[in-house]
Amino acid sequence: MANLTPTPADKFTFGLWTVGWQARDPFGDATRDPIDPVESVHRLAELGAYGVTFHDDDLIPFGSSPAEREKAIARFKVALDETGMKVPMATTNTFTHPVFKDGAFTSSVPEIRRYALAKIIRNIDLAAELGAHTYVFWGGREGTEIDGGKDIRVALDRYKDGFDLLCQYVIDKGYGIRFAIEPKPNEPRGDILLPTIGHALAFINSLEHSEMVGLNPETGHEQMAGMNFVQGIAQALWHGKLFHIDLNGQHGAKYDQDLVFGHGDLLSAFHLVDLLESSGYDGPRHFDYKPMRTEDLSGVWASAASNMRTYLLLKERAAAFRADPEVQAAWLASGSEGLAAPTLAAGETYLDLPDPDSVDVEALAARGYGYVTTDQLAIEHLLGAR
Ligand SMILES: [Mn+2]
Repeated sequence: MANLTPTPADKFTFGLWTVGWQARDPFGDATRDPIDPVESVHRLAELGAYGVTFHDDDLIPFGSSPAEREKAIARFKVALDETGMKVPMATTNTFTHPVFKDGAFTSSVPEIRRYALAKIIRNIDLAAELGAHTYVFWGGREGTEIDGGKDIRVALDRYKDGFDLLCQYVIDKGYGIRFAIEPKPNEPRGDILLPTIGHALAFINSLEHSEMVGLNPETGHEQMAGMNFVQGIAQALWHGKLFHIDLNGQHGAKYDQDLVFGHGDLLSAFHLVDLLESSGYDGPRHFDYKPMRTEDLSGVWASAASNMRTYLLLKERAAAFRADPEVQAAWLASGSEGLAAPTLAAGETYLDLPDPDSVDVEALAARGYGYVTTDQLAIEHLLGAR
């Protein structure tokens, strides 16, 4: 069994808002006290994490005075220095305050859009100062509950305006920060703009500086939409757009559960880790989860540790799966070499395609692919039976 003790080399990161969630939900009050971000940095470092991430308001409570702001930042920097923890990513809260109830980038009120962009820029400056290379955008309030209320095409024009402006700002400042859009289909809005990986990829192509903008897909968000997360991540990688990733657990199409990574669709988590580890993805393994509302403070830290341990277990199991000669034989039997071969051989053109009537389609149709063998081997590796 591989070493299951996390170290900074594993690049595990956590949002301050994850362990710090006080477990308010639409039907119930907080079940836990606030946690000082300084304590979270120390506890996560002790558990073996590489770094933390934050929304502006996680670190500097909304409405803080300039003096309070400076004090919060200074204390946070001391904690980072004492622990060696990094801040690879940051993001902006453009969803909690009622001013954002009808969106930030896509609010119908120009003054609200201008305020939102100024709030984002202030935190991009802090992110750059703390060494972040990725800035995430989750537009939870960009959306609607009804179809007749606003013209979505015009709202997307304003969404693009905002990204074009912020890209130009980062270029002018020379920050070396890339942007990552986090899709989600719904919650808190009835329907959110850029609901899936695919919608966001298409939107990114319309941006002035599309090369600077990629994705931060989240396990549960895609699964809420009934999407296959592993296939979505594979397509994001194929486009060169997997700039960051939010790992957690979800049981199918329901409210956003934000469970510990792997504590939902475990087989999908297994194949996701296999994909990340075999693809050369070298960004943070960022956990965007929520300790369950039923847990006390000891459960908060136990759940943080569980994310990392589950990832390391799956990494070890996935490596064994990939190295298994029977798995490699199953891939060959399923046609992996044929898939890797270009459809036209070198020098061929469409003129070399066969006369359809000359093809023995019945013979081709008779072939079995044997995928059940691969899937059973995955299950056996996952269960430690091989
Ligand atoms: Mn997230």
